[in-house]
Amino acid sequence: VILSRTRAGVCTLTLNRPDRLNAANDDLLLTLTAELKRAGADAEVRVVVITGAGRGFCAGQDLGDVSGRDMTFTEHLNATYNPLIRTIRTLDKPVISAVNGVAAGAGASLALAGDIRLWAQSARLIEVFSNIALVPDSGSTWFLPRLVGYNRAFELMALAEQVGADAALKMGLCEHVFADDTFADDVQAYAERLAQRPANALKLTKQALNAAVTGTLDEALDQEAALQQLAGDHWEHQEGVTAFKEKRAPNFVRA
Ligand code: LHQ
Repeated sequence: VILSRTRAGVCTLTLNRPDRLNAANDDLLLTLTAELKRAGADAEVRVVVITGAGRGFCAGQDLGDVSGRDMTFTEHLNATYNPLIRTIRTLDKPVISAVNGVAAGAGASLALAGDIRLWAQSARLIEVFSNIALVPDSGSTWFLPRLVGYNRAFELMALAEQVGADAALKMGLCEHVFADDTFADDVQAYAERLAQRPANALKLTKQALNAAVTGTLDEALDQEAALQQLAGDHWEHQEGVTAFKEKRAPNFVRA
């Protein structure tokens, strides 16, 4: 259900149920979470990409799959979707959501959860939950209003309106849109660029930002002061300063 490949420090995890637009069953969710953790622990991996096989990114919960039905909705979310979203946001490495096609329901949440969101031109996002009279889950109620404000988020959720790539870029749902034909190569090139950046500093930056978006300015200032010590004591910082003084590009990837 998940294909994994690592090239040039970039681990690409591909949701692989293309005939169902990569709709999620428990196997897919648990395997994706396990693969993220494995990539997090793998010293060779510096950046993780999540993408989909075929024309979809992820159509959310597989509505034909009964595997979750012996659990309550709450139990199901706590056992599968929520650990996945938490793993993405707490992973020590940047995670890119590479949205190659439609992202619906919990798939939309997955598209929004990445640290960086790259979209193919034909990608689209639908907070589809209200079509089946459910509440947006897997982090959508947290991610979306922070990006588009409360009212636009409510409208997108209430009407299950589709957002295309150009609108998504304007609304801040993604950082870049690439042509469909070259999408996989463009994502890999972007990820390789990110993989050259100082890994320790990015890990600490992710930690600081995730704490800051939920906290007060006072808490953010304290957190920055603490994390800056960890960054400043790391060899990457020495390399950055030395490279600046020597007027050369820094090398943050040790052989
Ligand atoms: C699918 C699905 C799908 C199965 C397309 N399941 N087959 C959490 C915890 C607990 C419970 C419930 O939910 C959650 C969170 C959630 O994610 S709830 C939201 C669940 N997702 C949906 O309601 C989305 C349903 N799908 C759609 O609305 C459309 O398929 C979208 C808008 C995603 C794409 O539309 P199209 O591009 O027109 O494609 P299509 O509808 O023709 O789909 C292609 C095939 O994929 C088709 O199968 P078929 O055999 O006819 O070719 C669909 O049945 C299948 N598929 N989504 N979620």
